[in-house]
Amino acid sequence: MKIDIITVVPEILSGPFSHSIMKRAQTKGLLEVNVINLREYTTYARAQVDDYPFGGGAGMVIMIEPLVNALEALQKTTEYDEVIFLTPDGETFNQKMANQLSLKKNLLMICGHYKGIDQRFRDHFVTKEISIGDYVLSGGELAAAVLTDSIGRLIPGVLNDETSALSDSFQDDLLAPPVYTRPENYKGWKVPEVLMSGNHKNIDQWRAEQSLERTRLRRPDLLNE
Ligand code: 6GU
Repeated sequence: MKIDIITVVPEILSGPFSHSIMKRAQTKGLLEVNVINLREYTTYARAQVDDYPFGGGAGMVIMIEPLVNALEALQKTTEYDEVIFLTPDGETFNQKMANQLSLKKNLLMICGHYKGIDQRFRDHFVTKEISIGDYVLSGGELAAAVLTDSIGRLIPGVLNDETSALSDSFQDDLLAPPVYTRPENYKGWKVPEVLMSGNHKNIDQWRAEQSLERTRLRRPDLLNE
């Protein structure tokens, strides 16, 4: 799978994919992530990519021309399954969307900044608009990193047994159960006995109960769907 990300602040995205599971996904050749600097696609002086909004108001708006230039240049070599604009007024991202997007071959993500991007680009080129939650970020870059991580780790072969996605919170609409490791007794705080029993039937049952209980307490909304 390939994920291309267009941004005016590529520096923000130099770190998130260079470590841990995202790094391994790329080393294994299962995921390719390219960060594209929008400023390389403008024909305006001083690499300008944004301008004042028509009608007035605070903030700057990213112009349509550099966006179309970048998109058309990238489309010469890549056919995108989705052109995703990261925006707080998009559809709220969730695990189901991550699962669906992980089945695609090529994704393009566009990060807005300032007040956003010219509406005409959204109307004519964007196929999906996604938000990562009901709060405001300074730009779409951190959201693009969140999507790329959650999608990338679902690509078959990226996770191994220890990091299996099957036991993740949300994968089955249940929160994950508590986990423990050494020492078995820390200053009198003991690990639940069942986990030390070696009885895997009981352990699985305990974990399932804990998942359900935790979900009931913390996220009852997940159970009533
Ligand atoms: Cl995708 N972008 C911005 N700027 N803020 C957000 C967001 C996206 N999702 C939640 N807040």
